[in-house]
Amino acid sequence: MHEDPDRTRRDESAQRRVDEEGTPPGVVDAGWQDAVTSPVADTKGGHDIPQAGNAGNVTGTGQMLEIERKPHPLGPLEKVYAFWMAGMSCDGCSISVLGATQPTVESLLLGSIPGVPRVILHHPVLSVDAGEAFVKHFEDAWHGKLDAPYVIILEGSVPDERLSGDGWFSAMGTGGLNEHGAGKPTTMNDWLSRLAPGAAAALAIGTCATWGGIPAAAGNPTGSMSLMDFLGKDYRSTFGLPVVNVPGCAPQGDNFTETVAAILLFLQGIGPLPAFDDLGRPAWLFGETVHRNWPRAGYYEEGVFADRYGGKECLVEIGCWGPVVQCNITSRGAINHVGGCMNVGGACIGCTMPGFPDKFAPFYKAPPGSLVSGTTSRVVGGGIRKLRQISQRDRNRTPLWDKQNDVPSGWARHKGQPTIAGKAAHFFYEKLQYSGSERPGRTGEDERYDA
Ligand code: FSX
Repeated sequence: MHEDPDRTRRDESAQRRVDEEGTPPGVVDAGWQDAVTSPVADTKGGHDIPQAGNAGNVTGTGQMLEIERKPHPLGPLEKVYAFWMAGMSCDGCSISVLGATQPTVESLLLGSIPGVPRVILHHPVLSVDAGEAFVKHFEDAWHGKLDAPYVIILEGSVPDERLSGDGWFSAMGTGGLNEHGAGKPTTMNDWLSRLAPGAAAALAIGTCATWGGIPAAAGNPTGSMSLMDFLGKDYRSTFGLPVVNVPGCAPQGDNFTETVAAILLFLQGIGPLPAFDDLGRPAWLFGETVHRNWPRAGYYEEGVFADRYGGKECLVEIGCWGPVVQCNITSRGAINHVGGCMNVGGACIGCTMPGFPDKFAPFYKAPPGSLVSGTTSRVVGGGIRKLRQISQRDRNRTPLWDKQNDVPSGWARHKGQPTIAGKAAHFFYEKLQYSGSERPGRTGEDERYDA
């Protein structure tokens, strides 16, 4: 079997550290996938969860959430706490979300969306609290001192702190998980181990948090991984949800706020659990490819491709992966329905996909698959384009101009008359067009008249 040298190196390093320091709290020896204490899977006595079979959730897997149906014990909720944490990230996810417009972050914080509980956000950059006062809210959540449920949100990937030697990769506050941590930074691994089990929902935003992303690219000296990798496949929130993933590097902000609003309506007991695909992506947002909703897709269909940046045609041959990438940026835009990679001429490099970035590298080189699909499109689409041009030329003439065999336009391009072949094509085209139906105008026996 092929051995991943990076993985081997990380495992050896982790083992060395465990040998020297003992197993870190909350970590079991089986490996980093199990690096949290068992999440709270017992939801008995909990929320009334619609199940896959009758509420349309967790599509694709066919798996039922094994949760006992009980009356909603918490709703109606007046508020929900949101604890935003940042792992190995560039903070682009925060910036994206702040630009969201439907709904806005402000409307979530104000509780101004009917039926959606108010969100009390604790964010490392946006919160007014700082230092100990800021961290105390997180500790209150851990100790169960909050007066409402909480959700956790992670941007950035989760590093494997067992590789960080005497330092740390990503931390917030001090104290660690237990008495051994006094004075030491509390790592993101520690916080996630503390807060994930008691969270009503765990949301990963951005490709780093959802799949590993750039920090987990080939080499990966920090052992970075996604939230799902860190919590393991058996993780369930207290409401029975696996990790919810809203990818993108950076993600589209509305994709996140809309998902949050939908989940809050669910937690409120008003809405059904939104549909997620088998990787925990909101199915209604990531079910289509970039290409399907892109205005330039028509060029692909007719086999016409840009051969340089700035070209107005399909970008596949200059490295666009849009035909296989699940993302809605072309229909939704970047902010307020404006912008977005391909909409402004950029080739899609697959940033929403689990294989990003390695499986889409080198960027801006035509995907190998496009050799087959592009050539096919050129041959078939090229013929279709020609036929369409014939129809288009004819549809650019009024019936009167046809009769007069002239176009009364002073613009030179309209002076050209149909060729014999064009007239023949037009004749047969109309035969087909009106077969089984009437032509416009007085063409029936009873209504025909002579001027
Ligand atoms: Fe990652 Fe977020 Fe890419 Fe950045 O913080 S998804 S590097 S654009 O934005 O984590």
